[in-house]
Amino acid sequence: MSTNANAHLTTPTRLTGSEILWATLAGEGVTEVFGYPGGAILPAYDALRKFPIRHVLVRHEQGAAHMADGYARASGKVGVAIATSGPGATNLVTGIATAMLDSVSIVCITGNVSSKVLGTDAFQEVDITGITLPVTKHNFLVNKAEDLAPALRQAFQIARSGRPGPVLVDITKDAQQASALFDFAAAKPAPYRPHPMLRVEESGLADAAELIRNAQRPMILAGHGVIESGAMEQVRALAERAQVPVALTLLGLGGFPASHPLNLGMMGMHGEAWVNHAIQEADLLIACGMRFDDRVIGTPATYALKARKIHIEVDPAEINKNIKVDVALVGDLREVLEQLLPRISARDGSKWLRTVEESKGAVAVRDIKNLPDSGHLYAAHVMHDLWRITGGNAIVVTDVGQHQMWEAQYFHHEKPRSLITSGGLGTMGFALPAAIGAKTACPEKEVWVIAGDGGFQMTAAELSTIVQENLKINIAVINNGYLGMVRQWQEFFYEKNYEATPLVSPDFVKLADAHGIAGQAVRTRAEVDAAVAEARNHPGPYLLNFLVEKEDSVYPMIPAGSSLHEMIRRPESNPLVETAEDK
Ligand SMILES: Cc1cc2nc3c(=O)[nH]c(=O)nc-3n(C[C@H](O)[C@H](O)[C@H](O)COP(=O)(O)OP(=O)(O)OC[C@H]3O[C@@H](n4cnc5c(N)ncnc54)[C@H](O)[C@@H]3O)c2cc1C
Ligand SMILES: Cc1ncc(C[n+]2csc(CCOP(=O)(O)OP(=O)(O)O)c2C)c(N)n1
Ligand SMILES: [Mg+2]
Repeated sequence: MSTNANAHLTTPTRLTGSEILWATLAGEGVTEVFGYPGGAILPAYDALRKFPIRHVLVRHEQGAAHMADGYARASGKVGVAIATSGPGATNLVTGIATAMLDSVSIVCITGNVSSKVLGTDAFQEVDITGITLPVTKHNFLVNKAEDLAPALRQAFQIARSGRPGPVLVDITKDAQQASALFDFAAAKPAPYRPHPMLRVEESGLADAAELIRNAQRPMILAGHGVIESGAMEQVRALAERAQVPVALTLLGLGGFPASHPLNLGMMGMHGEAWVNHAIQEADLLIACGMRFDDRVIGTPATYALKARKIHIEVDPAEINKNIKVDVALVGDLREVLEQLLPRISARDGSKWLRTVEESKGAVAVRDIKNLPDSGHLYAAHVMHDLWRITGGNAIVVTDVGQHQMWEAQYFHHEKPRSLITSGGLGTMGFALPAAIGAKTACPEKEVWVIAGDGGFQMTAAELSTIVQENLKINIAVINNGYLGMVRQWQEFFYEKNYEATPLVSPDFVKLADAHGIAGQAVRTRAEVDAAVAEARNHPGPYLLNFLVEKEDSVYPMIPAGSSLHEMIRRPESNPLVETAEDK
């Protein structure tokens, strides 16, 4: 690393394109990147040693994109992934789409063949800007060294401004090798300004305030935008002042403290029954940084028909997309709420709050705490115990499937950025690499991976990355011997035709051992406490293979496309784990 690497940032200097790449990244505050080398990006790798940037070598480029994503979700900074051309670039695509669907700010850098042979089907050439056009917020093809700094600086601005999202910068090999004058300050893009049409009007604020004042049964629907905008305090102020209960989307969990008396829990397909009932009964929904995903609304035809709707959202494309609203306030959630709050006065919400509270009672009697230990190990118990033992202070990174839903129900998140999960794309294989990104961003935090036996195998190669980077990450594999969430759909909707869902897996403890990672299997609930303590106390990474009940299902469940109140409930004959109400 050169001692004067950052001098380039203040004094215009002639550098190669490769040097400009790293110097610009350093100037944008990047200290870690996740990547995998190859011919078309080799000039860039050759220059890396001169710059104060740590490179984490991944085992598959999909992992690099998920690591950048986990890094961004854990820290609020932009995550960076690097890959070579052709297969390196295409391997990034699932990770880019994952970040796109969940509005996460990452910048992906790919090398490409020299500009002279672009378009000739040259060795390892793909049109990655074409391929990623629909799954990036924006992308660039840079074929001149002098264009690099402005393109990269713009890429960072686009990734982090307004609605966050992934940006890809594809750099031809000759642009990396050529040289140009690097002037960091001059490459600064014009300041980000939302479209002037998108200003929040006084009349909109007044209408929203009036709807809130007059509502008898209001609810706040808090989503990922609460966390992305850093509007936790403002949402809390609104809820407390107007005495409005708060329901959260999967990606909103942690945006409002789980222990807060006004927190109702998660809404949607696997949300709490009382939350979905309350939404159907509400006379006002105040949607804050959430996009009325189909997993949240069931069918729009019957969604919250009694409610007027206020939508506070930074992206105008989301307004009236899935659900028609009465008042739209387009802008950054925190800024909009700061303008709205002075117009909100204290309300008495006790009658509605009592009604919602009473509807919890019916399910609370079947609380997991009160059920006998049948000798089996249930995934829900594991989540609950992990929450209890860690004091809820860990960053939990989940994969996709039943375990993801049980985590959302039974691990109670108090703080933003404490749950990292793929919601929109639902990408199996996300958890392990995203956790590597999260731990890299927040080395002082306790990080847990919670993955299914299926998804874990999709990116298990990244165990080597954990070892090479010496990261203390704890891994809980929720091993039910099935692609459990698909098996559940087969049980409910395909007459138990378990086609292609029973899953043979390696011995995960031995797999960990082969990587030099300690671990143990857990078969009964009685063993959970000691095993989790062992994992936490172990100085290095640790894997727990939880051999859980094979054919348990996640309840409640709203079948896809059904109405919110048409829930499948746990059968009376098997009342186990009905509710997350276990505080
Ligand atoms: C197996 C499975 C089951 C699922 N079941 C459920 C379920 O039961 N319940 C559930 O809720 N989800 C569920 N999901 C997740 C679901 O698919 C969606 O990903 C999720 O509901 C989206 O939440 P969101 O709208 O809060 O976040 P996002 O999709 O990230 O949307 C955030 C919104 O906030 C806006 N925004 C961003 N920044 C700002 C800002 N600064 N100011 C204002 N607005 C901003 C964005 O423009 C965007 O519209 C499930 C996923 C899987 C894989
Ligand atoms: C890459 C990818 N392929 C397929 C799916 C469809 N899918 C959703 S959940 C699931 C099963 C997950 O099984 P497992 O990882 O064992 O978790 P479990 O549901 O058993 O907890 C599948 C196949 C997906 N979400 N992602
Ligand atoms: Mg499974």
